[in-house]
Amino acid sequence: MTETGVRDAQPGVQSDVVDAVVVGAGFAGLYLLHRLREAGFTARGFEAADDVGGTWYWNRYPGARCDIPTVDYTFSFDPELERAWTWSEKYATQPEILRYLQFVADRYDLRRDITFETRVDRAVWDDDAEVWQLRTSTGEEVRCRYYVMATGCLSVPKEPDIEGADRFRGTVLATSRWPHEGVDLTGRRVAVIGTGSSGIQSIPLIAQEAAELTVFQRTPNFSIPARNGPAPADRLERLRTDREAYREAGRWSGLGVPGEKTDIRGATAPEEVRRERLEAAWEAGELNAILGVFADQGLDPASNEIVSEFIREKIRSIVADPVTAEALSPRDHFFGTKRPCLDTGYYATFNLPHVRLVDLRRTPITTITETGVDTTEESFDVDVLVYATGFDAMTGALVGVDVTGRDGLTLREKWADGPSTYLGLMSEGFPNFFAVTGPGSPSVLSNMAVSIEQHVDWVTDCLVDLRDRGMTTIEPTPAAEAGWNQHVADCAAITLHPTANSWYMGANVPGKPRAFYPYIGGVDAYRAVSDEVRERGYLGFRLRGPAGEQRSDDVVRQLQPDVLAVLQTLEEQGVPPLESMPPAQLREFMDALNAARPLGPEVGEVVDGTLPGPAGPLRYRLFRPPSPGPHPVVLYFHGGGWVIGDEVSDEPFCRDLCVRADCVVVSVDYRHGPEARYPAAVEDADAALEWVAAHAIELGGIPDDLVVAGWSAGANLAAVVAQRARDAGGPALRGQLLLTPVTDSAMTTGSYRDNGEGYLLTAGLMRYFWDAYCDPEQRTDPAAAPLRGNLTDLPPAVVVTAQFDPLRDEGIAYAEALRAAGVPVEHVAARGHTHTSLTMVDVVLSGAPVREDLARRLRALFPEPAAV
Ligand code: N01
Repeated sequence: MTETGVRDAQPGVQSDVVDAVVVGAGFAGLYLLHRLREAGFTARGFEAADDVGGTWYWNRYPGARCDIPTVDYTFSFDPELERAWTWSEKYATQPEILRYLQFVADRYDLRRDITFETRVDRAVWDDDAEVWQLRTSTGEEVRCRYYVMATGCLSVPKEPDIEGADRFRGTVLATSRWPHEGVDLTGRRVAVIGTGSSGIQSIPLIAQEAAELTVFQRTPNFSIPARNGPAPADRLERLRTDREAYREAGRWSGLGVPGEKTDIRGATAPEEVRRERLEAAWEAGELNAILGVFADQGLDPASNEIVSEFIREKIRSIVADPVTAEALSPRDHFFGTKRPCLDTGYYATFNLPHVRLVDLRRTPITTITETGVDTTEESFDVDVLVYATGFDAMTGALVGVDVTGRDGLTLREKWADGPSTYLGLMSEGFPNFFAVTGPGSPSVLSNMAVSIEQHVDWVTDCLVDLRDRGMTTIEPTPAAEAGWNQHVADCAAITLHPTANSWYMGANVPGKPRAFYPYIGGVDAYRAVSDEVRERGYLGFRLRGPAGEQRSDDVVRQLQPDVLAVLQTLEEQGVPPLESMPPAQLREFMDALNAARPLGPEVGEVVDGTLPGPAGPLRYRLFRPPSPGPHPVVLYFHGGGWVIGDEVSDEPFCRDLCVRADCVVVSVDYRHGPEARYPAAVEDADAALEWVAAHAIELGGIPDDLVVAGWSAGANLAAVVAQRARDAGGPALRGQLLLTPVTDSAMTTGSYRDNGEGYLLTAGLMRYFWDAYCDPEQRTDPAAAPLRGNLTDLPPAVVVTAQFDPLRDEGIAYAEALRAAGVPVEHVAARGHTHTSLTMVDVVLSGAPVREDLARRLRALFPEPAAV
């Protein structure tokens, strides 16, 4: 043991090597030092400031407070600590939070391991010795096995990128580096540039002192009143009755703050429900509330606009001058896609006679001068210039250190096109290097206190596991990291975030790669993933050490996030296996499920009718696009395993296809098993094709511009009728669109094995369908298993397969066999999708780009319309 009661460094490690170096002494660094010490590791901390506090050390501008209720924005690892500290306000001020962090440092005696006023400037990985070689700003060389950056996400201020910034001769201040002794602004003419959280918090207080205040605003931000006051009684009560349950609720929530999740959608909720929820969120004064008014406000522009317009309406009701009110009203980004703010009297400040807003969108700054600010319209003389212009967020501090990993690769080089991490914690090529709340983790989209504790716990547990297993290095595998980056991007892609020029997107720093930096899947989903990675023996990592080597290239999340969410919801609802229901019950169940789904986009016209079938009339529903006709015609056969469904069961998909491909879509019913077995459905499909081809003009179609299409068993019928039409010498088809088709009856492919369970369409359900549809001896007929038919001289095909579909491989096999037979084939492989997810229009948003792609390819099957 050392003098400080810490166990000696790990066995086999050179004595001058410390187990871990922690950079930063804010929330993250302090807790990490505590946990490492508790776990028996030797650790040293380095901190640029002269004391602990991190972001709360530097950001001392007037009005600086947290914007998460402080009872939640606090450490939860030690009940005694919680008992020993009481927050005085709903949103504590910077001085109080700083005092808290100093209290924590004292309580656990953390300062003794921290070297203050010292930066780590350089870090080089020595692969032979398996140590990081660090150099500090004071010239000290330190060797450590594990190197952890706990440097915060918003710690590197953005350089002032304004012409003439160095010319100003008055007082220059930055919110992020406010003088410790404070600044007396009484009687002075002050300019503030920037209206993010820092500007919005400080402007009302600066206005109280300044003789004149001019606010230079480039982008108006959404802000709601914080309604600061005593700590919220309901939260305190929940903490008092069951502290641990309350903390667990925060840990397993979307934002890291206990709260209710809603499934109310903005676009469809009745007006009075909308209003009530919006007013309640406005009154609550919590980001949690205003970000969660509607389930879809972060995804659906129409829903988002309801929240946005509500806030704009409030701005108009507060700000007396309509021109100023309009200038303060955000219209260039969706609510929530830039970090919304909490304020105390922000909008009302602009009613004061000595406060003026300058709208830089209308009159941009041309230069900073010796005496103030020039815009295209006016010169402003001021005594004090305050920059509230933000940070090089999330990656600034990490690439700010010269970090060189294995084979001489630097982090800056590796991240030149955007950050690449596994779980936001580590990056391949940089063994034993961790970032607390790094890019690719929930971090800035969450209550940082909760996310920091989770990361620190994960890192410490990981180091303990490595020690216990005789391992000394850990590093993600390239496949796992690429998979995680993809998942992070997939999560963002379905939201409105990528549309904004926000610092989440790196857009605030000129030249910074545009990407969505944090993980938006939620604190709860993220915790589940990182727990799973650990429970599965460090999935996606390569571990090495005296005990040997272990490597897993698995990707922890491959399903599209919204597909996973649907599957989880069904599981939570306890939906029984579909194959356990008799057909009548299954049909009823599916009808009930379908009744609750969104209908799909508006089309020009919907027409119901019947056409003659061999055993009686067949119902159809026709969808006409809004554009003037005539249009190409798609004859569509619904999915449902030849057992369930009808001409309206795929309505959302048909509407979507109609609008995207600008085609008439005729969805036709056919007879189902087990009541009408094979080949009844095929005969009906033949009849439908004959009739639609013969009646194209009456249907508003272009004669001869006809395609057959279908989904699943319906795609099986489409493929079959395409073969039979060829054999019968007509009708002529321009093509076939086969969405996750059944093409064979063998049920022995790899995808049956890999995807046979857990993705709604199971191997068992397919067996059930085949049994209901077709006798075993008939299942090799080409009219049942088109893969076994003659594939020459067929019309061009668009084949769509889904990665997590038992039918995936037979779809691929059909595409390949068609191609081998000389048929032009377009194959669309839907990554992260299941058999059923692509047709879930407006529910599984990640399906939209796939449907756009297939619609484009479908459209290309038809001749270009003649130029008018
Ligand atoms: O920085 P910001 P911040 N000319 O980037 C403008 C957290 N935080 O320090 O949007 C003119 O949000 C810029 O304009 P635009 C919180 O997560 C939390 O305020 O780029 N203007 C914008 O208006 C927050 O989101 C608290 O067009 C220029 C502003 O400067 C994050 O920190 C308190 C400009 C920068 O806003 C960052 O907030 C404070 C230029 N050249 C911060 N360059 C809490 O409450 C930039 N701007 C806990």
